[in-house]
Amino acid sequence: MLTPMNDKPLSGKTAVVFGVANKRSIAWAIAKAWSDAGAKLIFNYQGDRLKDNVEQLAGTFGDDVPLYPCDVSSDEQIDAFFAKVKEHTDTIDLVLHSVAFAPKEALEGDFLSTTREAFRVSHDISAYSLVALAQRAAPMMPNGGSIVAMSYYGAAKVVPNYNVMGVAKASLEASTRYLAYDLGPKKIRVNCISAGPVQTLAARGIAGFGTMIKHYEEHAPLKRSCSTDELGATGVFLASEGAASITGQVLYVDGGYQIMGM
Ligand code: IMJ
Repeated sequence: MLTPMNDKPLSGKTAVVFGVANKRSIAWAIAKAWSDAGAKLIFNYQGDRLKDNVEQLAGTFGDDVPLYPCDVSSDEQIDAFFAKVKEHTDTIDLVLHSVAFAPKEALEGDFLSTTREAFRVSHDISAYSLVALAQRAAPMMPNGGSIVAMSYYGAAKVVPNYNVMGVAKASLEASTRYLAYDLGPKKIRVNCISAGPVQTLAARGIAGFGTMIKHYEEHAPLKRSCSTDELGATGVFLASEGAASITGQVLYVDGGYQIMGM
C-alpha cells in the first residue's frame, strides 16, 4: 500500500543541493521545501563570490549545515565535494541539479552564430554536469533515491534568444532519460522539472523577460507562470514516495503553458 500523507515526507533523508546563488534561486526554493519536509541538506557553492550568500541562506537551517565549493565543470572539484559529503554521511537520498550557464553573447541574437566554445561550455556546465554528479551520487544511494534537474521549455520548442541553452537543456532532458534507465534497477529515479519563467539571477538582464512573463499571463491556461514556492512543492513531490514510480520524466510546472498550440 502507498504510504499515507505525511507532513514530514522527507524525514531521515539527506539531500545534496547544487545551484543556490541567492534567495531568489530555484535551488533555494527547493532546498527550503526539502528542509521543511524533514530532509537534511548539504550545499555546493560556485566560487568564492557566492560563498557568503549560500552560507547565510544555509545558516537559516542552523549553524551546522555543510557547504562546500564545487564548480561542476571540474571533475576534480566534484570529487573533492563528494569526499567532503562522505565526511558527513555514508548515504544520500536526494540530489538537486539547478545549474546552467551559457556565455551571455550566446543568449542574444541568433542561434546560427553560436561558437564551438559557447556550445561546449553550455553543454558541459548545463548538461554533462548532471551525469558527473549522478556518477558520484549513485554509489552513495544504496537505498535508492531521487535526482531532480531543472529544465525549460526552450529544450523542446524554439524560444527566441534561448538559443544554445535550449540545445543544452534538450541534452539535459535526454540525459535524464538515459540516467533513469541506468539507475532504475538501483531504485534511483531521475526527473526534470520544466519551470515556467521566474525572476531569478539566471533570468536577470535577459531582454524581454517582462514581456515573457506577460505572455504567460495572457496565454497559459492558469494565466500565469509559476512561483518558486510551487517549484519547491513539486521538488518535494518528486523526492517523495508519491513519485515512487515516476522516472525519466519532464514535469512541466508552468501554468499549463506547454499544452498550448497557439
Ligand atoms: C535565458 C536566456 C534567454 C531567454 C530565456 C532565458 N528565457 C528564460 C530564461 C525565456 C525563461 C532563463 N532560463 C530558463 C535559463 O535557463 C537561463 C540560463 C542562463 C542564464 C544566463 C544569464 C547570464 C549569463 N549566462 C547565462 N547562462 C544561462 O552570462
